[in-house]
Amino acid sequence: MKLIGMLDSPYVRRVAISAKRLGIDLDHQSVSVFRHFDQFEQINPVVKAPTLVLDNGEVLIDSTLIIDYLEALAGKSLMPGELDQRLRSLRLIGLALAACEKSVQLYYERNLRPADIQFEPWVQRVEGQLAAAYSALERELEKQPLKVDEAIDQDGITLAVAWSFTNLVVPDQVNAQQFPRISAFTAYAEGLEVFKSTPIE
Ligand SMILES: N[C@@H](CCC(=O)N[C@@H](CS)C(=O)NCC(=O)O)C(=O)O
Repeated sequence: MKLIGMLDSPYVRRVAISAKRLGIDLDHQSVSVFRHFDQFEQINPVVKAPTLVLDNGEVLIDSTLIIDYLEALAGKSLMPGELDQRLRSLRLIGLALAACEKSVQLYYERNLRPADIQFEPWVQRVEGQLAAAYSALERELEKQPLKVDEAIDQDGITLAVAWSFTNLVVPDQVNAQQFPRISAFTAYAEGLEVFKSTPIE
């Protein structure tokens, strides 16, 4: 199976790391939705990263749905089975994915939209949403720290990938002093073999 997309996308990176944790070997192809639009379009006309191309040629998009499929394929899960812990993980993942989405929106606004037609009220709204997502995550980690060992689960993977991504694309929006638990957890996760072998490109 082929995983199409750049590892500077948090969505591609969470799929790549999850696949390694599940013991699934993916053929990763670093095709950019911007720099290689035409090439990407040949693989998937919708041009969304990540794209998973199955061995029979079928195409699957959306990181959460791809991970769902990979988990079913592996017969393993990176989610807790116990209901309360699963709910907490789902809440953390939802917040981390919102942080990814808001970081992407700010990045696109700053880098794709010409400066003279940027819309400040929209930018402020997105910045507020991004800060709210990380503030909620920081409070969650204060209440219950995330497990720190090699067997990192989906909540930890998605949180660390999100924080690293935000620091890459909109570093002015976050700082380690304001979110010490998220920052410390991400530093730990980025030191794990599964993260080190899946670096942001
Ligand atoms: N909800 C999707 C979001 C994927 C996404 O927006 N990926 C970006 C790259 S970071 C993309 O494909 N951008 C190109 C576009 O939307 O035109 C997921 O979880 O996979």
